[in-house]
Amino acid sequence: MKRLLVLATLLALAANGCTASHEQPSNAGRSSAPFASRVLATGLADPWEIVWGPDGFLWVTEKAGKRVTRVNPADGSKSTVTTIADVYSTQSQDGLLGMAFQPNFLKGNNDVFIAYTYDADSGPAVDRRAKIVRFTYDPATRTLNRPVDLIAGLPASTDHDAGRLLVGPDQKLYYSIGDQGSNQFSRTCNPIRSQDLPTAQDVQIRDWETYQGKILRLDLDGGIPADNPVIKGVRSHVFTYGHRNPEGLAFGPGGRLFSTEHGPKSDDEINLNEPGKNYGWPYVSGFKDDQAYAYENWSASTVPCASLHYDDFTTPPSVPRQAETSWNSPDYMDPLKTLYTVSRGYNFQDPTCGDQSYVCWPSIAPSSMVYVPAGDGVFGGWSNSLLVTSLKNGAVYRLRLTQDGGSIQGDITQYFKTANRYRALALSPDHRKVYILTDTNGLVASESGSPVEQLADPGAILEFSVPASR
Ligand SMILES: [Ca+2]
Ligand SMILES: [Ca+2]
Ligand SMILES: [Ca+2]
Repeated sequence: MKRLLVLATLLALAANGCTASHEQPSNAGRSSAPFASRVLATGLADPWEIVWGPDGFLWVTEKAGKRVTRVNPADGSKSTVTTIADVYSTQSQDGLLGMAFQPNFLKGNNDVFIAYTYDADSGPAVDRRAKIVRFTYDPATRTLNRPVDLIAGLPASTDHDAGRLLVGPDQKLYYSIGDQGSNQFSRTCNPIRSQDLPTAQDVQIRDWETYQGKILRLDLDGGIPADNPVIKGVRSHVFTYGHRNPEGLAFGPGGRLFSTEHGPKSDDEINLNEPGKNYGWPYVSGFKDDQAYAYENWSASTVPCASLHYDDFTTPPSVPRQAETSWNSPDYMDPLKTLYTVSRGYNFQDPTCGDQSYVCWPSIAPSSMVYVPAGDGVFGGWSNSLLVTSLKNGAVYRLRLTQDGGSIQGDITQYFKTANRYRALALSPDHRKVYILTDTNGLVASESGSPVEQLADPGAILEFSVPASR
């Protein structure tokens, strides 16, 4: 295990005041605390989820590796608990995704819930779908066995799958699904369906196509909970809707469910998810403020969409454009926070980034989130906070909750800046060690903000330890 060359980067930068909801980018203060760090493990194939297991080991899903790997947090040694042969992965955003433990794991129940994409077509064609499967762990052989599908046929894509899976304090499964990357790139002409809701008939015939852009709430057997919200007259698995790509989910104080969501260029969101609420996508990005975003629906172009060429910066006049403030929904909820909102007319084509301008956009690409409670021994800087990993900036962002846990306050602080794409994180039970999963490839912003292709520690687990005196 090598030492990480990060201490030199943890120079103190003055933390700007950033209590307002609307902030300019790059104003998060950098922590100067001298964390010890090491590379705990390497050789992971697109690792996606990391959870501190009830057995005291780190459990990791490998999106392209199609494996669940159990890692000893003392020495980084790895063992494979299962390889899932029917995972379908093109090494983009599909593959083996979320994982969550049954609440009584190793205390009378050994179930683990795993979400992944698969090919539902038995012939040569590919019908990419997602499913949630329950496995049972055998502590004697340290393997996962006896898979049972809880729900299958969920929407899946190579883009914006989301895929985070949690068990809530209410003993329900929560699963996020993104908008499938519709209305951009190779799916420019696919309409975004985040506002579409299932009909009673869809539910009856188990057609889950409208679950794009939703956060689902399921019974632990995959059924629809009897107390799920009734939205537009129908009770389904849908808990909240109007999402873009909510990759981070975390439960906070009082059973509150927080989510992170990737914004289109600006306006990544931190949301507080309440049953039956509408988070606005694609009509609203960030706050409903008509700043630097309007919904341009390529699929509704008056010139056939298929004849158009998608471009991030120039939209043809045939594509209808709708201001955020011209849309309304009685269920609409603003985000708690955006990272970051910029003004109308902002130049998204920063010459520092050239063809890879998305690295310079005022978004951080939030990939996961954990909640750190207040309590004895908890590092003061993280007490009652949300920690969010950034893909683009190779850093963890700390957002402080208010004492009642219902909103975000104060300055944002960046921790652990390295030249890596941070995919997910887990904490040790004493909250004094942070384990960060890194992507195997992709672009990250350097210290100066320009794109870097050479990742420092691809496909790894990085460990950062809070100093004993803090
Ligand atoms: Ca097939
Ligand atoms: Ca929103
Ligand atoms: Ca906005």
